[in-house]
Amino acid sequence: MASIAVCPGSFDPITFGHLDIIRRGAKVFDQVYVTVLNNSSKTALFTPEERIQLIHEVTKDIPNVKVDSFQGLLIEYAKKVGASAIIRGLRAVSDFEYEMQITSMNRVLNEDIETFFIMTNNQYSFLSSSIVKEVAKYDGNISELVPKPVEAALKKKYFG
Ligand code: COD
Repeated sequence: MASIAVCPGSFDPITFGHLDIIRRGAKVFDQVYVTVLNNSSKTALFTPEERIQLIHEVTKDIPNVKVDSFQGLLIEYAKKVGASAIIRGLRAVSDFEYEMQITSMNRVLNEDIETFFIMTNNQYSFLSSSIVKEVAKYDGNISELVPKPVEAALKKKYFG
């Protein structure tokens, strides 16, 4: 039976840190759905369609990755696509409390779907979409933080 995992996130926008986790996950699972979901504690800069488009562009070389979006609970989405696993990235200890909370909640909602944590490459351990947006907004150099299409999309958002 094929192993299917969901790699969920806001991806607003996708960074090299996200890509690192997606690539590592795609080596372990037969099929990885990279899915844009709503995080109710965040206000997005990019629309879900824009985020999907960017994820598509930067993951097109990974054959077992599919890009999608969903309105609703992650667990419902995982069930819908037949996934038995959720992939999340861990950067530092500071991620742990939040991840433990949502993992425990998801387990209450469906105990058959396991969450797997992948530690990021050290070089991306400080990286987040928020920090990238902050630097991009003031026209700082983000070329080491995000793929080219994302850099261009951020420039367009902030400077037209
Ligand atoms: N290195 C490694 N991993 C990274 C990096 C990095 N530099 N940056 C981010 N990541 C990881 C994150 O740890 C996370 O695992 C993943 O990449 C996505 O990160 P974000 O920030 O884009 O996404 P989040 O954390 O905002 O996603 C939260 C969800 C949208 C998945 C969550 O809110 C959700 O599931 N929403 C749907 C409703 C629901 O089911 N809620 C849960 C029940 S309470």
